[in-house]
Amino acid sequence: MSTLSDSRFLRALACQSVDRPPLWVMRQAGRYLPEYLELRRQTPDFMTFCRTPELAMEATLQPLRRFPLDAAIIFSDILTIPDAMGTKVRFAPGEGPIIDDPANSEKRIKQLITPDVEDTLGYVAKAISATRAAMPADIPLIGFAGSPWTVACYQVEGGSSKLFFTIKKMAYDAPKLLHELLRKITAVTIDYLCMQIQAGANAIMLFDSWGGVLSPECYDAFSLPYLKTITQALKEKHPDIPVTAFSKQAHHAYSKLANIGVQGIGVDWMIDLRDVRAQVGPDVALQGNLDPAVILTTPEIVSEHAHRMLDQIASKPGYIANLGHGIDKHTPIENMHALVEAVQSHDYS
Ligand code: 1CP
Repeated sequence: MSTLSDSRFLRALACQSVDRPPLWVMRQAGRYLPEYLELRRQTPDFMTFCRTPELAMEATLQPLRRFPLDAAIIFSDILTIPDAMGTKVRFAPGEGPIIDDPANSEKRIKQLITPDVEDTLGYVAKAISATRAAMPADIPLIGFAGSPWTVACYQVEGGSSKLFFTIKKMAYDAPKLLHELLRKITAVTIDYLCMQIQAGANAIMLFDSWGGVLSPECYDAFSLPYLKTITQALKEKHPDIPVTAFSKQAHHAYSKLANIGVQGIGVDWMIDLRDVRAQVGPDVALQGNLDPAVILTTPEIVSEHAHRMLDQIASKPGYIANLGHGIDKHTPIENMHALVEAVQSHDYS
C-alpha cells in the first residue's frame, strides 16, 4: 500500500526525485466547484461553515474526487485567528471579510486576547483529524495560517484594503505597537499550527499574501522575523513537518526566505521561476506560478502556458506545480482538467 513517504508533494518539498512534479492548486477547496457552491448555499454564513468540521472536511475532499491532485489543503481561513483573539470576523456577501471593531489603536491591541487554541479553534483540529482519516494514505493534507503581517493587515484595517495605509502608517509612526500586535499573533499562530500538526496536518503553508505591499526594509522588520519565529518553533517541535512560505510579490525576499528554515517557497506569476531558482539555490523547493488569469481562458491556452511553466523548472527536483495565487471562482472545470493533463503528459527529460 502507498504511504505518505511515497507522496510526490512531500518528496518534492524535500528536493527528492519524483516521476513528475506534484500538483495542487491554491484555493482548490471551495470557490469554483459547483458542489462547493451547493454546500455553501445550505450554510450561507462562511464562519459557521468553517466552524463545522463535517462541512470543512467535505469541501476539502471535493477537489480530490474530481482531479488527481497530489495534496489537499484543509478548508478554513486565515481569519480564524483574529476571530479567536477578539477581533470578530464576519463575511458580508460580495464584500469579503469585515472586522467591525478593528485593532487599530493601542487600547484595542492591548485588549486582544491570546486564546487557548484548543478551546477557541479546536474545530479546525477536528476538521483536520476527520479529513486526514478520510483521505487516501499517500496524499498529504496541508495545514495553514496567515503570516502575522498578513493577519494583522485585516485586523488593523478592519477588512480587505487596497493601500493598507492604516497599518503601514502604524509601521512608521507606532512600530512598537505594531510589533506588540505581531508578537501576539505569532504566539497564537505557533500554538494553532502545532495543534493542526497534532491533529494530522502533514505539511504547513504560511500565507503572507500581503508581504509584497511592504518596502524591503519594512518587510525585514515586520514580516520576515515573524515568519522565521514560527518556522523555527515548528522545526523544533515537529522537525519532520515541512513548511512553505508564500510572500506574494515580495520579490526581494526569496533569498531571505530560503534562510529562515522553510522547505518550500511559493512564487507568484510576476517573476520567472528561473530567476527565483538562481536566487535561492538548489536546496529549497519552489511552488507556483501559473497566472490565475490563464486558467480562466481555454483548455488549449492553459495547456500551452502550463507546458511553458514546466519547461522553465520542472526537470529538476524541488518543484511543485501550482498557480501563482488562488484559483478564481469563475474558473471553468475543463481548464483545471487541462492543467492536470499538462502536468501528467509533460516531457520531463
Ligand atoms: O463565499 C465563500 O465561499 C468565501 C470564499 C472563501 C473561501 C472558500 C474565503 C473568504 N476563504 C475561503 C477558504 C480559504 N481561505 C482557504 C481554504 C480553501 C483553499 O484555499 O483551498 C484558504 C487557504 C484561505 C486563505 C486565505 N483567506 C488567504 C490567504 C491565501 C490567499 O488567497 O491569499 C486570505 C488573504 C484570506 C482572506 C479571505 N478569505 C475570504 C476572502 C474573500 C479573503 C480575501 C479577501 C481579500 O481579498 O482581502
